[in-house]
Amino acid sequence: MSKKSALNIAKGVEEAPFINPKWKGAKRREPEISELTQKVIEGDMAALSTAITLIESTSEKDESDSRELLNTIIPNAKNAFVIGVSGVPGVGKSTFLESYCSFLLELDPESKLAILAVDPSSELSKGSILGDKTRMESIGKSDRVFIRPSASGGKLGGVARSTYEAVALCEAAGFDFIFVETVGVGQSETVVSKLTDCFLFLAMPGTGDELQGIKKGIMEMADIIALNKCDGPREKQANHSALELRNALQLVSRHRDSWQTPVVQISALESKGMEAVWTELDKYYRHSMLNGWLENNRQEQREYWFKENVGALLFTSLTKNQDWKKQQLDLLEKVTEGILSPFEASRILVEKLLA
Ligand SMILES: Nc1nc2c(ncn2[C@@H]2O[C@H](COP(=O)(O)OP(=O)(O)OP(=O)(O)O)[C@@H](O)[C@H]2O)c(=O)[nH]1
Ligand SMILES: [Mg+2]
Repeated sequence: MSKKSALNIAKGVEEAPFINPKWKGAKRREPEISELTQKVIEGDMAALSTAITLIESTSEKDESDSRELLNTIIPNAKNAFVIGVSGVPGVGKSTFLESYCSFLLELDPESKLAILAVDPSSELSKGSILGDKTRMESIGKSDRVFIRPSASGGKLGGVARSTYEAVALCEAAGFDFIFVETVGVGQSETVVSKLTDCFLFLAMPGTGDELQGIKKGIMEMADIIALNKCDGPREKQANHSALELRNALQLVSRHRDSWQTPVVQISALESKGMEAVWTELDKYYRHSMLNGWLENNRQEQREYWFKENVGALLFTSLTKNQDWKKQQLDLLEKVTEGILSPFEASRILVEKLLA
């Protein structure tokens, strides 16, 4: 007689639920990974939320469960259109998403939308993003909308990697549109390109100086620019700012030659211009499907994450080797003191390692 059935008989229970020893001691019975995976694929939002929490976890046990989950999920991922929404703090990204998603929900009664918010410049979750769930109240109630306020990035690869995996989970769960809201500071625009199919940049009408403040790099990367807050006192400035932006866009070299980045004028607060955004996103999607950009971009992303993770894993496992760690610290000291260049020091270290 197996231990399990003996236990059941002793307790007088004929059919006690099987408890996986892995979860022993847990306060509540956690779902099995295969069960969780299945539920995510069926589009169960609570399971999706649990799955995202799992992939963000830094505990060793969770990491192995998370690998099991992703290994099944990734080949199951369907085709969503993943849109990065970026712009300086306060430009109206969340308000825009609320407005645009309401528009989409009405336009297409079948579509399922996911919104993931991320702050790639921070390894910790930020309060401002956490407030968004309440701000997005009107769409948050819909059973076709999934909102995940913020990714935490404690594990190897940081916030960006967690978001990349969260996008894969949302794709597997059958979402048609996945929006990734990123705070537009520093490196976040580059990060967006590693996660999304299309980069929608939000700006505000302003003086020439303010518009020139939009970095050239952003102009090169943005697939669509939406001038938000074209209402109230800013409305007068809007046409002029849009023209200036269009002129500036003529001068930058685009990463995708045959696409001229459009500038649309919107007011997220008053839900104006949502149809214009939809038209441009739709055009962009079709254009990039026909050109093969969509697939190429995804292939490049997979390559990027593969190389990135090989590097990170090697570094972490080498740091566990005491001898190597000592050499690394010695060289690092010389680097920080400016005695040795970081490139020369890393070359010496790797050469020693491979000798
Ligand atoms: N007048 C006007 N105000 C707007 C518009 N869109 C957003 N706002 C206001 O701008 C402020 C910031 O909006 P959010 O949507 O939170 O901006 P955000 O870019 O998501 O901000 P962070 O997430 O903090 O980076 C809020 O007070 C909004 O009500 C708009 O189209 N017109
Ligand atoms: Mg926001």
